[in-house]
Amino acid sequence: MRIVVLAGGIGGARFLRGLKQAVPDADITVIGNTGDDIHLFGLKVCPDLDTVMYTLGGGINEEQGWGRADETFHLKQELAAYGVGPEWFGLGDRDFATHIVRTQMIGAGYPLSAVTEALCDRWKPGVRLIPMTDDRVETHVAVEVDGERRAVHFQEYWVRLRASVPAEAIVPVGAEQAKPAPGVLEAVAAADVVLFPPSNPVVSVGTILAVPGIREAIADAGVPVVGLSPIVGDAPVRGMADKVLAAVGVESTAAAVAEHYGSGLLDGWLVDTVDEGAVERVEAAGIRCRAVPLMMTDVDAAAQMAREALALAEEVR
Ligand code: GDP
Ligand code: FO1
Ligand code: CA
Repeated sequence: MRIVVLAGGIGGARFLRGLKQAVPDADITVIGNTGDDIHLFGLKVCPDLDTVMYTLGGGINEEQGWGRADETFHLKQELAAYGVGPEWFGLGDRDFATHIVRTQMIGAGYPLSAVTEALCDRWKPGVRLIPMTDDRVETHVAVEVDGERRAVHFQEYWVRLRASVPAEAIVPVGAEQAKPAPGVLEAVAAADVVLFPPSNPVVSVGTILAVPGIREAIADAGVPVVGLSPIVGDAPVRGMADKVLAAVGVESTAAAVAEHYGSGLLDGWLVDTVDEGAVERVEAAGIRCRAVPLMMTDVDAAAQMAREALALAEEVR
């Protein structure tokens, strides 16, 4: 079975680990969000691609959900001693190597998709990981600080400001001009099923869908498209999805997120059992809906979620 998954960072990665366990012989292509990417110290950092690669490749810091296990921060401390920041972004020594290799290859002329493939030669994530685009896209967040409206990079909004200021707009800068990376549209066209893991619907899946051609290819593929809610009990399981959903005028409920994607895109939607009451509203919107446990407490739980998503896909096929 050929499965295409549109993934952000932690929510996407943990779901993928379950999917791999549930269907070990599946051919899985992951289209990764690159809107979170940031250039720091002259290096290109791709947090969501790395989170998927490290999680599936066994290098992730499990508790944190991002960055490397057994990490140290000597390089960051040395840079700080020179007064070179930003200090608010925690790049570890082991992680730095990934960004150095990536930046070196990009400097030599390789597109990000080829670089990601090369990095995956080491990590062997067991899926084909393709960035949504080889072009530069950066998610910016319009915020109001001290009565003044300004745009900050998504990482500054999330990591430095801890999403403590209201987000007024989310702009995937460069997305409109971006082209899907080689292999993206081909994978969607050849898919038997497309899955939206419980990733952030605005700054992860939403950003991928903002690359012209990807949303259309999914709608045109004529295969089941099934998503899993990242909102459980009217709040994100972790992170700032509620803040960025508010910025796009969507309430933080499992039903509202399904309606936001819409029946033009989604055929099926899984909500957590605590949100059983949302099923009727989602089905009224023309999307088949089931309530099942959606907490990825361990890999087995994530695998069961993947089985439920594939079962729903068969129901709507
Ligand atoms: P990020 O890029 O690291 O923010 O990760 P994603 O965009 O892939 O996923 C973020 C979303 O994952 C958040 O909105 C969380 O609510 C959701 N999430 C994290 N863990 C779980 C879980 O165990 N169950 C569900 N349903 N959602 C989760
Ligand atoms: N998240 C933080 O909250 N603080 C950090 O210092 C931080 C550093 C960092 C470095 C590399 C990387 O791949 C991810 C990192 N993250 C950090 C996570 C990242 O900001 C976000 O979780 C995702 O981009 C959200 O989608
Ligand atoms: Ca992300």
